[in-house]
Amino acid sequence: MPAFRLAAAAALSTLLAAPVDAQPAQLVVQVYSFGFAPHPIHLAAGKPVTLSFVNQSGSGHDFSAPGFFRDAKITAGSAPDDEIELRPHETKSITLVPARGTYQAHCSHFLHKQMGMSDTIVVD
Ligand SMILES: [Cu+2]
Repeated sequence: MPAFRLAAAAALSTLLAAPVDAQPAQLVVQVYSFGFAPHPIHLAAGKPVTLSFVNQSGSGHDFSAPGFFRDAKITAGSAPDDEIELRPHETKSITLVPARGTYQAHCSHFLHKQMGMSDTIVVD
């Protein structure tokens, strides 16, 4: 039955093309006035991860991490100017494959970094 064999081959190739660890891990980053959690953020190098930035506050904030977003391979979402801009109570997600390294992150809004909105991303 050629049709059956074709279907079986297609099913097999789908399985082979989707290794188990292709499913991105999920990590929620809480954004509040004035800080981020977790602190530091720990990620596995070369493993896809979906980061969801949840702004819990009624103020606008951003998550600015220039080296981190520049070196990562972004597969869904975006980080224009290497930052995630969040309106009050907004949540944004980005899926990426992080590159090994230690990166500094902060909120670039006026004086927010000085008030505690800084973080470290450790990728190893
Ligand atoms: Cu802020």
